[in-house]
Amino acid sequence: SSMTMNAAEKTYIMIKPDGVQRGIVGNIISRFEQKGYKLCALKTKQASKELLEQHYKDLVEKPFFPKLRDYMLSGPVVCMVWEGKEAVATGRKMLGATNPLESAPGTIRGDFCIEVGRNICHGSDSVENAEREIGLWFEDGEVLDWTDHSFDWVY
Ligand code: RTP
Repeated sequence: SSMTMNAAEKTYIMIKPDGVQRGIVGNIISRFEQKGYKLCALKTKQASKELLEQHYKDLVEKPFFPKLRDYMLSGPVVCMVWEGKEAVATGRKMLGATNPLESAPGTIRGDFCIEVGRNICHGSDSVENAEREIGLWFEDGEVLDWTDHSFDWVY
């Protein structure tokens, strides 16, 4: 059905250590649930240097990378996979601009933070990167494909 087609795209959303410590996890999950996306995977994880170097492979040479790595190592993160129509692009819109001062009110960063180095959440920027990041942060069998019958009312 068209429902199955629309629902096929997955994105990797990660709540960074500041989001966990400030108690914003539930709010972020609620936003994705309320939008109509389907939760396919969820866990807490302590990142490692190696994992972060792979995740941020395009940023490892940047001057801010050591600061970013220490921030991401400073406590557990929450790793999630959300699925649904245009989940990657819409997930980025829901997060807001990278710099929270430029994030629109109503977005996660626009509502909850001020500093680019403490910007609460990560979202994949392309379908290709979503697949790569899901493979990095999750083991085989942790990401579930399941039929959510409430989708009949969303799509
Ligand atoms: P993310 O990967 O976290 O979703 O962020 P993004 O695509 O919006 O931004 P990107 O340019 O990929 O940067 C990744 C993360 O690095 C931190 N950052 N710090 N000048 C700085 O201090 C600086 N620039 C970027 C942010 O945490 C950003 O989300």
